[in-house]
Amino acid sequence: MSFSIGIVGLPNVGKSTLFTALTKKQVDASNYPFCTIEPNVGVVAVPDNRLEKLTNLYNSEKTVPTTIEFVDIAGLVKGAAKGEGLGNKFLSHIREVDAIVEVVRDFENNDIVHVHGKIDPEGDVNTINLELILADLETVDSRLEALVRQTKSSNDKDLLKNIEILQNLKKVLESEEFAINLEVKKDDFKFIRQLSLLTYKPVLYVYNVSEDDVNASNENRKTPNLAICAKLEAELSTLPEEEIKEYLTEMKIEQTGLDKLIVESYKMLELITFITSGPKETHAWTVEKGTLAPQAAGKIHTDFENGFIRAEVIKWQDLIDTGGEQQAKEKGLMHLEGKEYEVQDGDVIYFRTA
Ligand SMILES: Nc1nc2c(ncn2[C@@H]2O[C@H](COP(=O)(O)OP(=O)(O)O)[C@@H](O)[C@H]2O)c(=O)[nH]1
Ligand SMILES: [Mg+2]
Repeated sequence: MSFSIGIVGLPNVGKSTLFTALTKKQVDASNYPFCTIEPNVGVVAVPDNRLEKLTNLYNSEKTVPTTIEFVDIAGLVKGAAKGEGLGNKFLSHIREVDAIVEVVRDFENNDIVHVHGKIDPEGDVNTINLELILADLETVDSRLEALVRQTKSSNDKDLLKNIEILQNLKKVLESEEFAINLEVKKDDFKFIRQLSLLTYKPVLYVYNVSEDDVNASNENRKTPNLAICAKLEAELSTLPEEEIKEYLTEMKIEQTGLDKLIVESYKMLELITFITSGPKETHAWTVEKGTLAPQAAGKIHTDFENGFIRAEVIKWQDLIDTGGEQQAKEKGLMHLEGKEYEVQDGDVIYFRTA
């Protein structure tokens, strides 16, 4: 199962254009047996130049990058929280994703109608965010009602604490702020997460600008943000790899906007990547921060988790700098780690298993 990003925004802002460009980067599904492919879901490879280097070092037959899913979520219009457009259906789709990419129109084109009649990026952001906030308010309200009802028959400490959290969430949302802005104790995360609030998810604002404005700075933009020209990215995505490289060299840039979007989206999820590398394949794996070695091994094969003996870990950079596993070992850069080891981003791991 990969982590998923929902693409949301008003109609006609370029969501599907961006999504279509992303689907040109769909991975070969046979390498990812757990992915479900649906028309509005694109599973894309996360660009990672460490993999290319390790593939060369190990002479790996194939390279398997880690992936994230993008979901093109249609139907956000003013009043969605009250059932306008696709209303509830739309909102339930956003509840399922791990993070949000909010596409905002910032390009002029008289042939393409803006739903509110004028180009107003910040106004659009406010419209969308308000819908998300209103939807969360309903969730919080109905939960609050249910819990208050329960107090008639119970005085449970947790119940009272959760009511207080809900009341605090309500205050934040009523002041038109995102739920994520509520300061809470670590212990309370679990309860809040269960609510699947839309405004508790990380958001990346993607400004769909004209080609000429991609590098122009704009202080008014919400952060974190990325300026991209969806139309240009859609065109680029149809070109062969060679021509894309030529384009990048010519423009003196390292990455296409689309690759930037994928990398930034992945970062937003605060996940880490560990790597297994050998002659057969160099393979990137995603785990949540704080994952211990046996569970990381379990990502590769469930048997590996139960049969975990130890992990042989070399930092990817050490491998590249020393020129290989043997050399890294000689320099004492291979670490033997046990069941309590927290996997780190960029670890190249060989799991010893029973
Ligand atoms: N000029 C220009 N047109 C764009 C851009 N992105 C999308 N469009 C056009 O805007 C229209 C709506 O785009 P679409 O991706 O379907 O929007 P959605 O409703 O948000 O999914 C289409 O005709 C696109 O070709 C862009 O960056 N520049
Ligand atoms: Mg669309």
